[in-house]
Amino acid sequence: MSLKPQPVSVFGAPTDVGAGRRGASMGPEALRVAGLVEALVRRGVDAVDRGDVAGPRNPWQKPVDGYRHLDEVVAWNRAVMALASAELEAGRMPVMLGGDHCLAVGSIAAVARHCRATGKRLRVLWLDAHADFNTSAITPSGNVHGMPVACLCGLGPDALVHLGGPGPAISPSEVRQIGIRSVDAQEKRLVREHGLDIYDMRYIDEVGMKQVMEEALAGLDANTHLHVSFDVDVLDPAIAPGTGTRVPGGLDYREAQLMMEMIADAGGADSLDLVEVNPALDKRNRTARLAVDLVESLFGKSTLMRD
Ligand SMILES: [Mn+2]
Repeated sequence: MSLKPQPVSVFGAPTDVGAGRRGASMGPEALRVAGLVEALVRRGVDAVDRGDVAGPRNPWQKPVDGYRHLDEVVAWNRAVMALASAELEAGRMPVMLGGDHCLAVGSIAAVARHCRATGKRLRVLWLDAHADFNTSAITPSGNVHGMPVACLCGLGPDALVHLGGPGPAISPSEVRQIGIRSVDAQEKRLVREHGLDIYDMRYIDEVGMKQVMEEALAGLDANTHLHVSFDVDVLDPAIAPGTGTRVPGGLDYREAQLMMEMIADAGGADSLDLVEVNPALDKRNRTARLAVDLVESLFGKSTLMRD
């Protein structure tokens, strides 16, 4: 399959209301400074920067009923969903720059609704160190960036579960999680109960990224919308220090490149989240620059001329 020649709309959601450390709110600017839009244009992509969506400031409060900043999280996700929906309806690929990972509720709710309206199948690749399948009852922190997959699958507060219309937005069978290596004890049980398809680091070690991606991409067809939710904490902290929830033992540079190249070989993504870049923890914007490098591969840049 060759890459879809679709136009791209990049937009930022500069907030860290769902995170446990401040700073992901600076992610969109860091990615712009690293040259994300210019890199896409250089690849011949019709890419435009729509600027940032707006939302409430981070009140930095303790959890209430198991959630931190739920009202603010909902407001930001509504804004993300509205802009992502408008871009999808206009036939453009939304690329959402976070911000923390709670924002994937809004972007994927928009994608799921679009798929229902257009009769498309949906596949979500969740690239992350964490399963992000916590709920208010089991969360150790109340940070909603640990809950978006659960919310999208129907486990969460009504305001998020039904964000894009009567929920749940997606089913666990539509999700493939890659790079997982930190799952809370009770979250593990929940993930098993709901049958999430997880390619954890041990599995990647054992069979290699090539086989992992062949399995995760199996069954895609021309009528499948592929959404990639890329949390930069999936990368090893040695190459991507600028993120709030670093976990040792992540993807190395070649594994990450191969993952992106194989997504491109399968036709590329139809929508993308690029989240959890935290410049306050980074070294000279290294993590944002690496993220841009990997996004270029996702859009078909490969090391060798192969065709
Ligand atoms: Mn995440």
